[in-house]
Amino acid sequence: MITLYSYPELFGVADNNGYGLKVFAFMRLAGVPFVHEHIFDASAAPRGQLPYVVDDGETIGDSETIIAHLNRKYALTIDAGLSAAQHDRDLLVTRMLDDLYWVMSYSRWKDERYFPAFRDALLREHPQLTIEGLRKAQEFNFQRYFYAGIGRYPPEAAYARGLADLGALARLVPPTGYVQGPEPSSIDAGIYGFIANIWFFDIDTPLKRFVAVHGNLVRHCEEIHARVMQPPNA
Ligand SMILES: N[C@@H](CCC(=O)N[C@@H](CS)C(=O)NCC(=O)O)C(=O)O
Repeated sequence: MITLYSYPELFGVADNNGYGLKVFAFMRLAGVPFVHEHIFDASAAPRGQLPYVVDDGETIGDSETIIAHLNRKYALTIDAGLSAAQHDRDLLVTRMLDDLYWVMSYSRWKDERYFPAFRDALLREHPQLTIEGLRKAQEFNFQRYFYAGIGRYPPEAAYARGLADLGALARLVPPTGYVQGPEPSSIDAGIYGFIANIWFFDIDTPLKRFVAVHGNLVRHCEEIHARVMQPPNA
């Protein structure tokens, strides 16, 4: 039995963090049965970061490592037909999504125009959270942003990075089908993980405004969402 430990839902998305949502979507798309445990405390995770899985007693952290483990151990077919060049493209997009992660996170916690909407959604949907706890999380994130570099950027410069990332995705995602062909592969799960965390959030950031005017990104996100939110065997 596989258990996925990741952050809780928000705005109808199964994890309010792109990395956990990527693994959730990957497992649903690949047909891997699992139990989903939503947690806020990452202290038990490998390297203190979510998501992680426990697979028959083996603990594996890091979304890419988890996907590689599942592909190998269960001989999954979702990425089986990919060429070496397609695997390289997966890696490049995955690394670019790491950049988008910081901008998305910055928009929620650091930009005072959007933090109140994010905070209020968390408090509304997860009443066990407190304003004080969220203030602490915010301070922790401010430190992460500072050391990652993005915390030293004014908002326009931070969003310019995220919008450049989204621009590349808007040129990559086709009007129909998926990035590597007619069926989704793991990179579609990765893209969904981050775009769904922008698109379905009722927070009108520059990132969301960009997605809204790119029909291919909205179509891709909503199609994957419909597939992964369906209970298995439905
Ligand atoms: N490379 C990791 C990154 C995961 C990650 O950045 N997780 C963050 C999401 S906010 C986290 O758990 N942060 C808590 C911390 O760093 O203390 C992956 O792909 O899973």
